[in-house]
Amino acid sequence: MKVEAVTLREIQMPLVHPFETSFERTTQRRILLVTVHCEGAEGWGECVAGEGPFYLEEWIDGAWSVSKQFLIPAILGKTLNAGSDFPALVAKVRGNRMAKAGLENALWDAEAKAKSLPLWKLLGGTRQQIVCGVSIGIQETPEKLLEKIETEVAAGYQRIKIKVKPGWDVKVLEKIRARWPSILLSVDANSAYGLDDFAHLKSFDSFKLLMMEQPLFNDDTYYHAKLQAQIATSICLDESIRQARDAEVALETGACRIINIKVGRVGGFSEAIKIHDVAQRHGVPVWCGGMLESGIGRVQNIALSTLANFTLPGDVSASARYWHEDIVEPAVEVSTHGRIPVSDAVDMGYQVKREFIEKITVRKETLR
Ligand code: OSB
Ligand code: MG
Repeated sequence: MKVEAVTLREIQMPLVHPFETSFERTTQRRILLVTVHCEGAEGWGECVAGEGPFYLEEWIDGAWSVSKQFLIPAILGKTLNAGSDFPALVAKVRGNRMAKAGLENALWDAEAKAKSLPLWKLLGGTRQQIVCGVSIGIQETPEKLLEKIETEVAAGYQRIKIKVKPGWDVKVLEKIRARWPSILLSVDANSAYGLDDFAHLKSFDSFKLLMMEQPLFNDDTYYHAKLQAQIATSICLDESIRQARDAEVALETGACRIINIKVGRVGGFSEAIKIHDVAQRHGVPVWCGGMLESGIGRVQNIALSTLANFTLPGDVSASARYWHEDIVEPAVEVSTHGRIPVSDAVDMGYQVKREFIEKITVRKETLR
């Protein structure tokens, strides 16, 4: 697989509904797509860096810049055997995992095409269908949130996750549990709480949550371990797990009992698979997180979710929850039982809509 050229492009897509977390409100996505051109095989990747450095340190313009100046020059003109050769070639560059993942995943996609294998089989997946949940942002009123949950439960989603922050948590959870005493329910704080909040977080135990995602600092496992020892609810780490070594530390020290794997956050498929394997060895379940991806990232999340230890419903949901029109065809759909079937076709049954992508491209640069 000789890397002849790499194209970076930014597309812009308005969300169907604004998405609000404890750290920002997103109405329009700016998405960096990567295309690798390898002797006839073309691979696509999506960089999940957001519009600003608020979830983690990376953001789209930084990812573009580090890709152009450091990551792409490390692979241009080189012959790779596999997408998994990529991490060693860019090991010199610290961090910048979202930028790395955009490129690495594009290389895996090219490799899958060159080998005429669906990506999920190349990754080592085994599931013929994946189970889906939804992540619901902070709303203007609790009533609006209940309406949203009603819609998603009726659509068949198998787990509801709500975003929480101080002032938007216990009161809202009381209302949800009064209406749905036993749905699988979890919360995600995106690091909105601190060391003075342990008693408050312990009070969440009464809601019988499936998990509490990333309550504390985005770079921490130490205090999460202290918190986990004091509460019954399982902690799930998202932001804190950036590499397999972080997963080892978190599980050895009891900082969490569940891990959210986002391929973008951890630097690409190679590291995502390693984290999956670490968790599996510890008997700890994982699920696939989402970053408001377009169809390219979404289909790759489906592929990752077919690995054996993805036993909990992921944040991989239907395209129509995000986009008026997605960049793959057909759009990703979820069955009334909250499942996405996984196809054996080489393209997994989804085609990239090149013309539409060109139409929504605001900048593009090809490096050779
Ligand atoms: O923490 O899981 C998160 C979106 C942007 C940044 C961080 C997160 C999220 C989500 C959305 O929860 C999941 C989705 O794509 O639906
Ligand atoms: Mg999260």
